[in-house]
Amino acid sequence: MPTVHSVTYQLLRRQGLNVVFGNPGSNELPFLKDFPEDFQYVLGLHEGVVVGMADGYALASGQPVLVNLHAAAGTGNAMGALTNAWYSHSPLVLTAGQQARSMIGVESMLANVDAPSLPRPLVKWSYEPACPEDVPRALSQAIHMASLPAKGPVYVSIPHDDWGREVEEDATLVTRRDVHHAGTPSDAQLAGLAERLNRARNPVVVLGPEVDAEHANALAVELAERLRMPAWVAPSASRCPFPTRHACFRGVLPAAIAGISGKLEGHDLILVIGAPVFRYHQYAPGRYLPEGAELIHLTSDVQEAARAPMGDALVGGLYATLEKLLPTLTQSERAMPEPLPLPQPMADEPGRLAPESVFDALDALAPKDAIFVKESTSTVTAFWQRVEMRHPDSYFFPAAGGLGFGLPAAVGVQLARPERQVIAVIGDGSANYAISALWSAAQYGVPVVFIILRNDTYGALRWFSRMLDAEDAPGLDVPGLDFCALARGYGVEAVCTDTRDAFENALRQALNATKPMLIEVPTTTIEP
Ligand code: TZD
Ligand code: CA
Repeated sequence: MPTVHSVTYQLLRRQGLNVVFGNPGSNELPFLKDFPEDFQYVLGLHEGVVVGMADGYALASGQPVLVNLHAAAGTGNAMGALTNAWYSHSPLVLTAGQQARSMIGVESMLANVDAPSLPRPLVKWSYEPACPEDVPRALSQAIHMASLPAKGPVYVSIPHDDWGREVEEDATLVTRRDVHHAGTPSDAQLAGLAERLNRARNPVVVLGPEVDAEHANALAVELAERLRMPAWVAPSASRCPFPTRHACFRGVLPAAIAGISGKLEGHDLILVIGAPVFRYHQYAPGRYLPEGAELIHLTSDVQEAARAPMGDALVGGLYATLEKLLPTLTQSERAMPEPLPLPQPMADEPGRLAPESVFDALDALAPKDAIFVKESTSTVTAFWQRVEMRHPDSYFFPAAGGLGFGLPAAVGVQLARPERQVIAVIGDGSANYAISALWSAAQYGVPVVFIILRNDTYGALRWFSRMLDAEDAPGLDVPGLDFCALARGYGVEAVCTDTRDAFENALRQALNATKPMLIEVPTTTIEP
């Protein structure tokens, strides 16, 4: 007879979830025993690292990924990382071990009496099967729930005495299911959209992370060229949906209400594709839209569509929608936008590089299809200006701003995409939230180039403290950190460089290495 254990591994294999990111405890051991040889277990030393690695893997592969956490304490440690996974629509199938069924009610050690409540509201679906026989079906539901649009994390709590239980042959039916989804706006809705776009006098397009997630980047370029539209990236960008040296490219919109309407002034139609409307951050109240502008929003996420405070929305798959829409759009006679000027080189201080110099060096030396995982909050604008990104899946930034994403996500992205070089650009503040990801990189030989920008401060908070009139706030500096020592402690070779030449040499060496390397760079503090 099949068991919960054997049917579950059949299911995972059939659905392509052969890589398990985890941190184990006693509750999880019956799941992990007899671990099949065609599966890979990737150990993270903290659950924030486990979820961060899985998140990177899921985002870069577009596929659901299995995470195995330890009960309540493990799930709790994972919650910060889940904020990012939720907002990046990352299809994570989180599982956690539970005490033996008969030991839950008495609240034994490691029992979670209300396991499904714990990860809410950061999961699409959360469940503890009512009986052992339901575990494989529940996991199948979890995988499909995570993968259907809008994608997102799900959670299943599994008592550890379930794994050895025998199940009926019919329980294996779930291992052979495919669940497909197709959806675009109706022909009439698309015709209405085309009519409004063709009629617009001065339209603009704002592109979000879902364009990149669906690999609709080239269609976005065609759309911008067809209507001769400037193309902005939606605020708080977590991915790069548009080639950054294209003539239509305008940069990333500021994350403030007044800032956005200021930048979009003069446009009569704003088309937002694959982003929430909008992911604001700084509080700068104002009008949502410039005078005389209409907004149309294309998204695959009903929640995003419903919660926007202005504009009309059409819900559907972005790639399919753009494919159907493009042939119905008339080639505009307007002039092409002028390409943005390239920024000037920046002078370095003795012993400290300008972050701009680091980025210029990266732009010059990194492979053109490198993947950047970025988590240094004060250098976002400079990075987008100076580092060319032209391919899909070139950029990942924490989607909810939850720090501790960058280091582990870089490891996960590199595991999912061994053919492209991953470069992690991480602030000296951010690096500490998930520093033990370096251990996983070293142990599994994942050749990420880690660059730590050490300005000895929470740079973005310095900036915020001026905006919020709170410059005297304590706790904004992080002096005394030695990332080379930390990296070596976790098994990663590291070097500190404080001149442009030394940085370039170290970077060349790291790019040629077949193992992870860390470069610590003392930098000046700039504004986001
Ligand atoms: N904790 C977590 C988990 N996420 C956060 N976003 C913060 C705290 C608050 N925070 C920011 O929003 S930016 C920032 C913090 C602490 C500073 C990050 O410093 P850094 O980068 O050194 O990584 P910069 O370039 O110096 O800003
Ligand atoms: Ca910093």
